[in-house]
Amino acid sequence: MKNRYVLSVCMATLIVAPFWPHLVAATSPTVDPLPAKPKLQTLDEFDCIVVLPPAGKQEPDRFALGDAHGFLHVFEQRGQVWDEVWLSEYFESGIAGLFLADVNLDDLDELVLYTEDGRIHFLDSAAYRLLWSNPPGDYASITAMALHNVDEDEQAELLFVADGRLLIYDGRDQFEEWRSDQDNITATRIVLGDVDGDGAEEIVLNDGFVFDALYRDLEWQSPEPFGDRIRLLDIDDDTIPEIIGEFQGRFLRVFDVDLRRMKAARR
Ligand SMILES: [Ca+2]
Ligand SMILES: [Ca+2]
Ligand SMILES: [Ca+2]
Ligand SMILES: [Ca+2]
Repeated sequence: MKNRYVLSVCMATLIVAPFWPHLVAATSPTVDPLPAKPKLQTLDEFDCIVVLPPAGKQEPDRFALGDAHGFLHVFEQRGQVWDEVWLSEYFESGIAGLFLADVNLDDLDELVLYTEDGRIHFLDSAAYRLLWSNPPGDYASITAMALHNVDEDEQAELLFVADGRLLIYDGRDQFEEWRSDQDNITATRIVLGDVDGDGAEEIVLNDGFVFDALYRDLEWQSPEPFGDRIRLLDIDDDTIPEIIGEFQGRFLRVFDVDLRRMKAARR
């Protein structure tokens, strides 16, 4: 008899439990305001996370995360938490970079990812279907990538360092537009900007190479690397951005590309 009572209580709890918060909210005279939504911007700093726009007006916020095991995940916001709603096929090596861009100029953004072992994949950002992959064996490894329009056509190109060379790849028609003669490039970061003030953009690699973005001449090879992570900002009021480089996750150095030198410690 007692066992049957315990069983009934357990069953009732199981049935009611999913509605419990609503029951509490409905009967509670005062409801605490919900805490602010968790901020995604803090995660956006990672190279393998991109925030996706909601799929529709009433749809939840989303983000995609590429992991070191070779899988892409999509998460959606459920109140205060995030829930995995989609998991990719296995991409065969660690995902090393993830972007959201319209690389094929069809007015829809693609998810672009690259793996440590030299594969590039495009997926549509709504249903996450695989749209295109580069042939296996094209590159043994890719160490850095950036998406930027560096030529006359409208779409952004894929700029990446593969097997020691900087490559510029057309994302719409998927072919190699250019590869550097230099085959000793070890960059893990790529940024773009007019870092010498001549009105044209440069491709800056964190291991010290600076190429003209349009004509692809090597403009400077710094004798020392710029940093593990690099950013551009004009901090000396000469209208030319400096390269600010971070080493070991903390130490900063500043480089003037127009003067071809690291900024001195004192004036
Ligand atoms: Ca597109
Ligand atoms: Ca272009
Ligand atoms: Ca320039
Ligand atoms: Ca400056």
